[in-house]
Amino acid sequence: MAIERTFAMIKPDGVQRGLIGEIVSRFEAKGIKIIGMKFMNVSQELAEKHYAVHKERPFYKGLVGFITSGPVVAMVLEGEEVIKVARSLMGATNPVDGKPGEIRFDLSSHIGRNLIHGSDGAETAKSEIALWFGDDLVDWERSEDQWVFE
Ligand code: D4T
Repeated sequence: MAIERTFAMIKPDGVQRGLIGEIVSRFEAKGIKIIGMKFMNVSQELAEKHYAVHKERPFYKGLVGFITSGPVVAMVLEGEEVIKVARSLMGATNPVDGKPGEIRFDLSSHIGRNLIHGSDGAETAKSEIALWFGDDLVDWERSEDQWVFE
């Protein structure tokens, strides 16, 4: 069993639209464990570091402006192959390319307002968790784990 950690963030559109509970409940219902959660404003510096990989892309400036435009919910999620599983729950980057059941398809309509971010691989997950949370994670026993994992 490969228990992994990943970073996820409900973007300002998800917060402004009152979708925090809806989105978090999809991770909880799947059996994913939350080990970090912060409601926060994103500084220009953090936004630029987070999206550094997109620096040369035409949408970079808009992306940084968007992510700093209002509060976000930053999370660290833990679970079996959670990097892949969380991305599947989120769905296609462009909501119009997704499928019913995916968070982005069900709840959003435009690539620039796609509600949520999730790390796209093991290295990214590690560096994004370090960037957003450092060591500030919660080590806790979840009573339902015996019913989620064999
Ligand atoms: P994130 O990083 O938000 O989880 O999205 P993805 O991993 O699914 O997709 P990405 O890195 O390719 O894009 C990052 C972010 O940029 C927005 N975006 C993307 C945009 O506004 N216009 C575009 O043309 C693309 C490709 C959406 C997600």
